[in-house]
Order: sequence, then C-alpha cells, then structure tokens
Amino acid sequence: MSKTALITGITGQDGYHLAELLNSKGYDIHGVIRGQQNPKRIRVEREQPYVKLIEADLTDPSSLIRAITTTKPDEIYNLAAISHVGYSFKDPILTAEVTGKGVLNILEAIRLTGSEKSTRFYQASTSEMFGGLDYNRPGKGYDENALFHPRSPYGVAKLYGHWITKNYRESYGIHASCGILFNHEGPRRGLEFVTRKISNAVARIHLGKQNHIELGNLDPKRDWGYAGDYVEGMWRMLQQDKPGDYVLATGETHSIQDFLELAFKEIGIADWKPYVKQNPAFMRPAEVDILLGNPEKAEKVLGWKRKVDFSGLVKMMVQHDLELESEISLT
Ligand code: NAP
Ligand code: G4F
Repeated sequence: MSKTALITGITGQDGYHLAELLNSKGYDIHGVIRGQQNPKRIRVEREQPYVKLIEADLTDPSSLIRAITTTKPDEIYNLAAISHVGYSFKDPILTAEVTGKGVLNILEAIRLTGSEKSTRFYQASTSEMFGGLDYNRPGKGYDENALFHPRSPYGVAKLYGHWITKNYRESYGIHASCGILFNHEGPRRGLEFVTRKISNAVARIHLGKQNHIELGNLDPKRDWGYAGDYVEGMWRMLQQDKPGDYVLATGETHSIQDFLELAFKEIGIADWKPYVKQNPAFMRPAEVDILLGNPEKAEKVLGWKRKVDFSGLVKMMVQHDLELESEISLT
C-alpha cells in the first residue's frame, strides 16, 4: 500500500523537490498551503497536480490538528518557515512564532491526535544554528556534535525547533528526525537568496535587461549543494528504523565572489567586478562568515551523498535563468 506524506512548505523550493521525489516513489502527497489567496497555489496546482492541497498555518494549532486528522500521514515533513535570515532581523517576532513555535504546534498536533506511533516527523534544521564561528567548528567542518551559536533571529528560532523536536522524540517516543542542512540551491530557489539573485541577474545582464547587480557582503562562504540531492537525504532519514539527527552538506565551502566568478563566466564575462555594486541595505546586523559541513554520518548511515558539485550547480542555475528570462522577453 502506498504511504501518505504531509508536507508543510509545499510552495517553497524544498517542498517542490520533495513532492517530486515522493511522487516518483508512489506516495499519496498532501501539501499544506496557507492564506486565503496564496498566489503560489496555482503554481503547485499546475506543475504538481498530484499534490493535494490542504489549508493550514504553522501558527494555528487547530489547523494542524485538522490537517493531520484529515490526511492521517505516515510521514510529516516540516519544511515551512520564515526562512530568509536577513528578513528575520526585520521581523524577529513573527520568525519566532513560525520558525520556532510553529514546530511545537506540529509536534503537539501529532501528540493530541494520538499519532505518536503512527507518524514519522522530519524537522528542517539548519547550518545557521552553528553561526560560522571558529571556536565551535571541528577541523573537518560542523558535524552533528558541534556546538551551536546562532547569529540571527532565524538561527535562534531554528534552534528552538531543533531542540523541541529532540525533546518530543525523547519524551513521547515519536520517530522525529532533524536534518541539519547546509545551504542548498537550484533553479527553484527564491529570488531573495543570494545564489538565485546572482544567477537571475547574470541572465538579465546577458540579455540586456539590467546592467548591474546590488549585493551586500561578498566575503561570506557557504557550503552550497543542490536542493534536488538534499530532499533524498530527508526521505532517507525517515526510512531508518531509529530516528536521529544528520548533517547534509557537500564538505566544500565557497565565497560569494567564487559564485559570481563562475556565474559571469557562463555568459563569457571574466571580470565580474564592474557589474557588481555593494549596497549596505543587504548587509546583516550579524553575519555568518563561513559554513562548512561534515556529512560523514549521513554518508555512512543513510548512504547519502551529494551528486551535483559547486560548478555544476552554478551552471544549472545560470542556464535555467537564461532560458527563463529569454522566454519572458518573448511574451
Ligand atoms: P522557502 O522556499 O523559503 O519555503 C518556505 C515555505 O514555508 C513556503 O512554502 C512558505 O509558504 C511556508 N510558510 C511560511 N510561513 C508559513 C506559515 N505561517 N504556515 C505555513 N507555511 C508557511 O524555504 P526552502 O528553501 O524550501 O527551505 C525549506 C525549509 O528548510 C525551511 O524550513 C528552511 O528554513 C530550511 N532550510 C533551508 C535551507 C536551504 O538552503 N534552502 C537550509 C537549511 C534549512 P508561503 O508560500 O505561504 O509563503
Ligand atoms: O542566500 P542567503 O540569504 O542565505 P543564508 O543566509 O546562508 O541562509 C540560507 O541558508 C541557510 C542554511 O545555512 C538556511 F537555513 C536559510 O533558510 C537560507 O536558506 O545569504 C548567503 C550569504 C549571506 O552571508 C549574506 O549576507 O550571502 C550574503 N549576501 C550578500 N549579498 C546576500 C546578499 N544575501 C542575500 N540574500 N542577498 C544579497 O543581496
């Protein structure tokens, strides 16, 4: 019999890739959609008609209880969040409500519906919880045992979500796992994140639709992988006999300048500097300077490994945006 999955954050990047993966495995997929007129509903309905949408909001416990009672999921993937680190400084209270307390609302919904033994739970934890500082980073990169030191309201809220998930696992025996995922990107990434902002601007510059890009801090380094690879790791976590926490990362780190270099090369520009202006509006009150993950546990226990490398990722994103932006100019 096919399994049933309930995915929060279905309209986001990871929701898209995870739904695609679970559909290929024959799952019955329910996606949580929020708001009366969510403009992204139509995108999901058109592109992923196999997803059944159910109205709920992470800040509304009764809607989550309803979603679980109605769908009776074998697996819940909590991908919903205020996920933009810069935005979390502007709206820290909403971030705490959604990204932090929202996790508790789902776990309580699992408990109150008596689904502790029948439903497995995935929490989207993040490398932002490590904070990019040297003192807590082991030589091979942050692993599952590294100390946390979040540097943003988002990171702090995610740390609450991480620990409350572990607490419900230990207290109520829920099969609840946390994926501590390092940055993962792709053509489905929101335009507000730096990689997609760059790939899209590069395509538009090539097509003469804009002449420069404004960015904040160009020095930070990230462990960037491809989102399509990472959702496979999420699924594998919930297929284990025992729940646990796993880092998913590439084990490599690159600066934003490295990303710019490769992205502009795709359109034949060797020197990207004349096309980039720095704008303090995109700087953050506190920065995460460097993220590097150590995915050894996931590789060993889950048999997971990223397939797309850094240069493949940049190429994929720029080529996608070149196609997209060319189509837009024709219509
Ligand atoms: P994303 O594209 O920003 O998607 C976020 C999703 O959360 C959207 O579908 C959004 O729905 C939904 N959402 C926001 N507030 C909500 C609420 N109150 N109730 C219900 N849904 C709500 O994020 P992503 O990149 O796919 O990431 C998925 C998850 O992984 C997030 O939790 C993120 O924090 C975490 N994460 C991401 C990365 C990464 O590199 N991508 C790394 C580590 C962890 P609307 O359409 O209604 O806005
Ligand atoms: O693309 P970003 O906004 O991603 P960030 O902050 O690393 O967060 C992403 O990855 C986390 C995992 O580590 C997730 F948990 C989180 O949900 C999200 O998906 O910024 C990357 C870097 C930062 O150092 C930022 O300061 O790029 C720098 N940056 C420079 N100029 C910029 C810009 N970031 C954005 N978004 N926009 C700019 O113009």
